[in-house]
Amino acid sequence: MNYPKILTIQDISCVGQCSLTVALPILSACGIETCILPSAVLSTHTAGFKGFTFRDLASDMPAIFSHWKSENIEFDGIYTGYLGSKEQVDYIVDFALPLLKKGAKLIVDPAFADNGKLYPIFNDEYVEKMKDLVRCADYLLPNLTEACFLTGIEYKTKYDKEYILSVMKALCDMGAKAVVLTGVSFENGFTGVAVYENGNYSYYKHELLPNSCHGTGDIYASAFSGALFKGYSAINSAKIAADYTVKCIKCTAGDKSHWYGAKFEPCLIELIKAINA
Ligand code: PXL
Repeated sequence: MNYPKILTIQDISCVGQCSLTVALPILSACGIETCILPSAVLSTHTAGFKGFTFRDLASDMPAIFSHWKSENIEFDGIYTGYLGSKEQVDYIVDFALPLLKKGAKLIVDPAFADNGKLYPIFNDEYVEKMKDLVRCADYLLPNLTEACFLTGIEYKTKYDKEYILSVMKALCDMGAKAVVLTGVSFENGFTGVAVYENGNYSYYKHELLPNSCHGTGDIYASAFSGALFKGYSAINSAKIAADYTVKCIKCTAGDKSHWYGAKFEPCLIELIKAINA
């Protein structure tokens, strides 16, 4: 039985359906033992709530990693998301990556920007530091905004396959072994995910829903990680994750009071079926 044990490092937004409150149930549903390292604790996520609290947990990290090392704790994979500060990148590279078993994979969701803009707590220095994690990533999962911040390529809302390929190749030149680029839309009414691995490009197109929800990047990255760690190829993991995310967005459509996140829970059963098909 393939029963991987992985570590995910991202924040706890107590309210708002993102990061660990999304990753943990999704990875569990995929059948993966999931250890967590909270990067920060926030009262809510930062996309739309005002006056949120924020506590960076970077200073706890060295002792946590050192304890795990002394207990010979190792992981079949690591998946990183929203981090609390640039110091955490060094801690992850220096202390978390050595805890990966031989051949285990690192999945990096840069999780610092969307729609052409950085999220509130981040700045250019953070983007610069994130490049150290990009260098180590087996699978890098940026959206187009993050990919452009990381590569310095101009962010566009209208583009062709050549532009997308140039962005993905630039990320591989920076050290990422494979890139899974989300929110790539070549035609009205559709969006999709582009995968670039071992010099091969593939694209999975799906419908673009009129309602967008916060946190769908985390739903996507968690489902992708779940599928990948269960042994699916990158493109098949990308498809499973995309289909699941679309279902979650559909399930949330029409509920204006639920603006802060996507209702991913009722659709978990569909993800479980897809993973076990
Ligand atoms: O979904 C990404 C994310 C994660 N964590 C926090 C956020 C966001 C997006 O805004 O604010 C705290």
